[in-house]
Amino acid sequence: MCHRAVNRALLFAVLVLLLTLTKQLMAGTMLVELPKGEGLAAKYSGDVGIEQDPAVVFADGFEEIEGTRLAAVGGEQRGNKWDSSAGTVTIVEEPEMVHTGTKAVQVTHEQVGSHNAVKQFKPGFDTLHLRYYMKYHPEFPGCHHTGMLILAGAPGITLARGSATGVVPDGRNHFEALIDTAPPRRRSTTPPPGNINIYCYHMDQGRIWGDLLFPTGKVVPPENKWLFEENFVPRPNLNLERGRWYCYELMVKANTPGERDGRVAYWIDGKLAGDFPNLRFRSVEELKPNHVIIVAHSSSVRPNQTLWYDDIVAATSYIGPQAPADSEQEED
Ligand SMILES: [Ca+2]
Repeated sequence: MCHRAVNRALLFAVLVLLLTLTKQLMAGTMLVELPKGEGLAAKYSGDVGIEQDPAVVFADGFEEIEGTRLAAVGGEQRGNKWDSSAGTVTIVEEPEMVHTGTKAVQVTHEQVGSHNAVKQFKPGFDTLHLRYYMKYHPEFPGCHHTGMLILAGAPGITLARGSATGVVPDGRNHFEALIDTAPPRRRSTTPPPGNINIYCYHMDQGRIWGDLLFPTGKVVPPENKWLFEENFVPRPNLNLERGRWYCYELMVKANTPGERDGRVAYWIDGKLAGDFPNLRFRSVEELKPNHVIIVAHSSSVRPNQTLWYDDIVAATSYIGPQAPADSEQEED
């Protein structure tokens, strides 16, 4: 009996040791460090020629487009690089509405619903970066969704409700991440546009709608906080100023099927502002990030619900903020 008790105690001690070692090993599995500051865009002043970079798969500063709004089907409009558009995405030329060059796009919510522009890639990429400049109207009151989205959609899957929206990812159908802002609730002390979060559809989300992932580690709904227990680095909430341009960059890295190594990160003006590792997006290799989408969706209409987009670039590696245009450098 005594021997058996000792053996049991030894076995228990070995098990505890093994468990501790495994945990330490896992904690020691350092994430790949993400880039920051200058990226590939630093080589192309004012983004001129950036579409030639081997990592770049899409670039649009809206300089070549003709007309006053994006057409519903892009191919019918000269200079339109987008596959489709819904709602009203207007071309503007007023200098205060343009980031660089002479044109940008504007979204104004005059009725409840979605305004978007969609660019699709076939077959897609395991890791996709999306950099864009966006500015809110100085009096922007907040909005249900604003920003840009990377979507991985199987054939036929779009943003439509019942297709991707409100459908839990099953590993084969879709996943997506949007740099969004949580519009301030009534009696909230958070001013508009609201705190940045990633609106994310992934295989472990807590409801039919995507999770809201905040850089602090807060998750809505809260059941999914466990996702970030390993390696998560909390960062402060950001509520950006209205009436000025910011450089946003979103990265979506699809997981290896069967593993929990998917990752979403975003940068503001070249500074890493949120990083969500350990995500599960897909169970098949074929499902890859294959759309970039301008997203603005309102569920109520209020004055000044207007925002502008410009200098959009998608690439398979870190893009970084735009290098100043040559003419600006000469003026210095
Ligand atoms: Ca432009």
